[in-house]
Amino acid sequence: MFAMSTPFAYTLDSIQERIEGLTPTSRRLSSLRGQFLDSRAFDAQLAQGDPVLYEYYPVHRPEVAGELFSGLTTLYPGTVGGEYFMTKGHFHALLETGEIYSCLSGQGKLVMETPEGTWQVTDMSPGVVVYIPPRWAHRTVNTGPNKFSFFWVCPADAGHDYGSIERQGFRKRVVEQNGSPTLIDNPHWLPPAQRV
Ligand code: S6P
Ligand code: ZN
Repeated sequence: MFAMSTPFAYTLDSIQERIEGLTPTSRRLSSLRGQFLDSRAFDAQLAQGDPVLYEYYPVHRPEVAGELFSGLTTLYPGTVGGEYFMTKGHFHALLETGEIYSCLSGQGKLVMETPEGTWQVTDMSPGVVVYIPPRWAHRTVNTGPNKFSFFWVCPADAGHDYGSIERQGFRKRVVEQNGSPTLIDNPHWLPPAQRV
């Protein structure tokens, strides 16, 4: 589907939170091992089952300059040790490529940072569009009680670089404190010069 190189249309179903006609890719709790701060809570939760944390519907295009990669991602609500369900997060393999995120439903945050450690966290709710500049890693966090979904588009040759995020996470984490989403410092985060 969508393999043609003539203009084409697709339907974002914001009620069902899917792209009609596409099969989603799912990421389960087990695929985020080491990403949540509280590893004991992670293990305890995983012992109870391995739920889907998020699903995305990618509209694949040839990975060449000039093409655009787009799709829809839906994050389910929940926490692990008080830290909200989140995507793995990544830099683009082609670092100098940006991305657009547009919230369709739910409530969340977009956590971003540069390789040097400059960070920004932006609230997302339906209607909010965030421009992620080239060089900024990005992770979404569902801070609400319902599903959180967003549409995204980036250069098709951008690629994904999960490495440094998998090793130490983002500089800021989003946790529930007194019932509200709160930003805390990530104790595992080191500035680039101190990393081994
Ligand atoms: C791709 C874009 C999204 C994410 C998706 C899953 O550049 O940013 O499609 O891939 O939301 O996140 P992650 O961090 O697991 O790839
Ligand atoms: Zn991306």
